[in-house]
Amino acid sequence: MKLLIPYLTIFFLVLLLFNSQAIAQKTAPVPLGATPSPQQLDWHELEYYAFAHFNMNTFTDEEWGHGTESPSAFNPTQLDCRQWARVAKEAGMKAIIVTAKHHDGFCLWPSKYTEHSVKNSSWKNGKGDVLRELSDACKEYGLKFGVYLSPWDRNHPAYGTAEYNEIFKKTLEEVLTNYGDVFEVWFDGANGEGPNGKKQVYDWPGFIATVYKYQPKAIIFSDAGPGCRWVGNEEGIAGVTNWATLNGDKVYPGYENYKELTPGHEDGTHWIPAETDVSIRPGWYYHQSEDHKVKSLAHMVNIYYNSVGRNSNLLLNLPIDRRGLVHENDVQRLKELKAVIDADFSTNLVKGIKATAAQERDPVLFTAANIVDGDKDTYWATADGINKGSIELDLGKTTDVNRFVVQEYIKLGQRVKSFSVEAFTNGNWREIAKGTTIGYKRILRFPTVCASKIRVTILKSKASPLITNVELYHAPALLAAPEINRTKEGLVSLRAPDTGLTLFYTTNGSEPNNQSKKYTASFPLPTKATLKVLAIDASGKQSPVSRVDFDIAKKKWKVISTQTDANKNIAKIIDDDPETGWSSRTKNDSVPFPCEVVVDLGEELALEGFTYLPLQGRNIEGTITQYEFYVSQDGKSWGKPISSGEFSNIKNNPVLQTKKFTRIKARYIKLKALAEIHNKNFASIAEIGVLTTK
Ligand code: FUL
Repeated sequence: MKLLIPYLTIFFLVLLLFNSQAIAQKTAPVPLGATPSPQQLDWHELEYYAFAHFNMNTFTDEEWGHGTESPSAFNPTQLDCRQWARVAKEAGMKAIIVTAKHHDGFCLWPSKYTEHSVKNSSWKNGKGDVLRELSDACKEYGLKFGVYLSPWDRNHPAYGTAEYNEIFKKTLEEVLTNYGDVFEVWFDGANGEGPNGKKQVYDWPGFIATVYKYQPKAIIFSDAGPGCRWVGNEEGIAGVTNWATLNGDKVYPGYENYKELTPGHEDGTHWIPAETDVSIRPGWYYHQSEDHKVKSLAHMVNIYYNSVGRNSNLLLNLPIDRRGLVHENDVQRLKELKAVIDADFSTNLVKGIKATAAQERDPVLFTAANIVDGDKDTYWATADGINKGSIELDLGKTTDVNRFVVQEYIKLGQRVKSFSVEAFTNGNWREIAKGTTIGYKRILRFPTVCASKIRVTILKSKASPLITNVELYHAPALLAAPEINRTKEGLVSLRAPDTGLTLFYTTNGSEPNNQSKKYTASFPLPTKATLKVLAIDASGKQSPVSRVDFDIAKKKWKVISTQTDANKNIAKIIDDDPETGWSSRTKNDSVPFPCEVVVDLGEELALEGFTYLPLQGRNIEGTITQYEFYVSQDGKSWGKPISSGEFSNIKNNPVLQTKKFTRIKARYIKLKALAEIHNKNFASIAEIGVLTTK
């Protein structure tokens, strides 16, 4: 027996060697299911680009035009497409897609096939061509150029007939043959009625064939692709699970089950990845009334991570203003977002580190080291039949990490169904993040962990997982201004824009710093006070200061009103929630106009003014333009108005209105609406308040 042992050992060693050679596969895995075309692969790499909504609606303050607008209304005063391109380039975007034709039918180029175009506008005496200027600017700045074209046309006399389909193809031909390369053609699924009340049966196969005839490399966007698909919402949020595959033959533009477009179809027959379209403001088109509504930096950062970080491209809309420029407020936000993206992904912590895996399809060709070599053509793979595996990343020393980036080698199909990320800290592995699908790119954010090693485990995959890239970062905490909120009861809560930040505040108007009061939980502040808040990260870096000038809390306030249907929401005008409010008219009832609201302040206060916040939103009805304001000791005798006049420019700029008057003591207040923005007989209010004094 003793003699046998060395022989047995040799036998097993040989067996092992033989086996591992048998497992090592030098050949690449076979593609799985639908795979991307070379154009789609290039498209994925664009990641982030601009939508530019600019057309007739810009000048009529609409979102959906009617097609009855006079072409002469289109008249930008300082159109500068080079500014759009410069802004997009500096924002880190790779392309611009412009609304060449929206639902109202107006064309931004002098089309032969309609009278509703720039050729009949006042702009440049009808000699202008926005597509020419933008395509030239894109070339100059090294950006790709794309076009949005709505098949729905509320202006064209032929709409609703077979002839219109031919006209639309001719329209496409003009756009696709005169302006150089078009990287993406965006087909809107909206299909309403034309000027004669008719609906159109679109010739989609014909439209798609026309695009490929003139721009064979273009990516065609629609609910059903075939190049890329709508993400299923306009909020800027791709699916946490997001397959780039879709049953392309079952989905069509205007698909009712559009919720399926968010996750895609796991075993979809076609490669039709999601594109996330969202506007930087509430509307797609420019409205001066939304100049103060540009999404916050924290919101924009979330949009970026929830789209680009979830296997989707981000198509971020910039509503071009009436001058023909990207508005200053939007430019500012784009710059801030770019700075955050640059900072978050500044140093890739896996550069030069060792990556190892127990399962390697081949120790040279498909080694784990491929995921940190920065080469998109190499990848780690397991042997056929092995649909899971782990890769360990040895960081060499304890390192702070809070971002994980992972990419599949999608050329051979999207495979991974779930994965987890663990950190090795204090001698133990612990899970720090997990995800479902990966696809072209997945980014996970998690609270900072100090680890010496990171382990990625593919838990479930449709076939041998193929990972081409992994990156790790330590993003600085997002130092955007903190959010402040106070309830009717006077309870203040503060929200930091990111984890790992400490909030400090003052209530006496002084500048906060790290010696000020630390915020731990909501606190009462029912009095008149100036609250200033600041966020500070672990390294001592500070956010901008947020400031709110509170007046007395509305805790004791009551609206005095009769119980009618129209008044059922009246308490919302003093609930300190700017998003809710009251309108003096409901479907079944309305308060006689001019109408008034009376509030009992619950105690006598020394007043020196009042505030009116109109309902927030676009084209809100009932926004008061002419008013009278009264005060009373007993709620019965009111005397003459203590303040009266107009809320100037409130239609375009529906921000908080403040009116001051000479100090007076009173317990009751009354706001009387005399006129509203559309000269209708009703009024609406989001919030009313008072300015008190000593
Ligand atoms: C929608 C359109 O109806 C909107 O006006 C906007 O253009 C958006 C991007 O697509 O379907």
